Amino acid sequence: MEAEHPRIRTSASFPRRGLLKFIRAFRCMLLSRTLDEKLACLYRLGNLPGGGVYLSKGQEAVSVSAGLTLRKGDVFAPTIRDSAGRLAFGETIEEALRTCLGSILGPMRGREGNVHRGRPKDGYLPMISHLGAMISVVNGMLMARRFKGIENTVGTACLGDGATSTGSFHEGLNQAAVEHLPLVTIVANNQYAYSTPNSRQFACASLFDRAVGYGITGHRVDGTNLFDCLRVVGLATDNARRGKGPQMVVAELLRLCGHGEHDPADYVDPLLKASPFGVDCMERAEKDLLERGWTSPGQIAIWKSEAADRVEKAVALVQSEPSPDPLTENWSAFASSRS
Ligand SMILES: Cc1ncc(C[n+]2csc(CCOP(=O)(O)OP(=O)(O)O)c2C)c(N)n1
Ligand SMILES: [Mg+2]
Repeated sequence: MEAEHPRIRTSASFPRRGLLKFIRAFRCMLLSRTLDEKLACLYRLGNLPGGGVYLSKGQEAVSVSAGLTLRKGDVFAPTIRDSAGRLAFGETIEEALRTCLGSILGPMRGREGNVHRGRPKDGYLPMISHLGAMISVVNGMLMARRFKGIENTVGTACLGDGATSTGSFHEGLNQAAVEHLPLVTIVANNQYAYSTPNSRQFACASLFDRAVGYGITGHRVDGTNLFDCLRVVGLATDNARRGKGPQMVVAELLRLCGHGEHDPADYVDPLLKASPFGVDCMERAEKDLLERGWTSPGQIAIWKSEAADRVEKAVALVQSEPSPDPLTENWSAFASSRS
């Protein structure tokens, strides 16, 4: 992200560092939402060669908090709803678009249509679609770092509520607990796994209760509130970095879109939409910024227009790039492994 704008006002009661982080997170969320909206348009126009598109609407606050609290050398395993976290961890909008538009210059060299993208050498893992599977992969990377004597590192695996009902989730979390790994699992409980509501997924009162069963520290956070997400995810990540073992953060929120853009999501309970879960974290963060007098509507309008401009320019650039040529390909998946 670019340098912060000088017109941000701070107050004695809120540390400037925290405020700058909030603004950085907000702008990252804005870029993510703008990119998502553009991808939805391209999908409807039939201009996405990769097929499906999966959006993050409503989940940006917890996602961006995950990406922003990590450092170089850490491991990040995002899900399909972590567009904001990916950008915060260092992905560029060009990388995302190159994957979705099939450019040979993308990180997956035109092999992948949407979310299974990353740069493993930089600790940014392309996701495995099988729910819960990424915990074991992150565990393995953390074990490798331990064997090499690398300290103060953290691995964050993002998950949905549906993923917590799989055997992989149990095995991975249990292994991390027994090995006392610096793993942070962030469960974005968006109340549905595709169309299956929480009530048909698990019988415990809250997914947060599961941390007790694994003998790890659990945290619960309102996923619609950027302040709380930055604070709670920051605390969990610090705990893991300081040797306090695996941490599980459960963020309560509502998916404000379909599972993918092909899904009208007409099964979502209207009562949930009207409940506190249904609050849009972007709108809430914007309101918070204005109500606290930290910035002006004019400044927010500039940020929005800058985000739109960046996305439009990136789309135009990537649409002009070539697709893989089968005659000259070496068929290796990652850009970095090209000989
Ligand atoms: C082991 C496994 N079972 C089923 C699927 C098919 N599937 C893909 S996404 C999805 C729903 C995921 O729900 P959740 O974990 O809550 O994430 P969300 O989409 O809500 O963010 C399902 C069932 C899968 N990918 N892996
Ligand atoms: Mg879900």
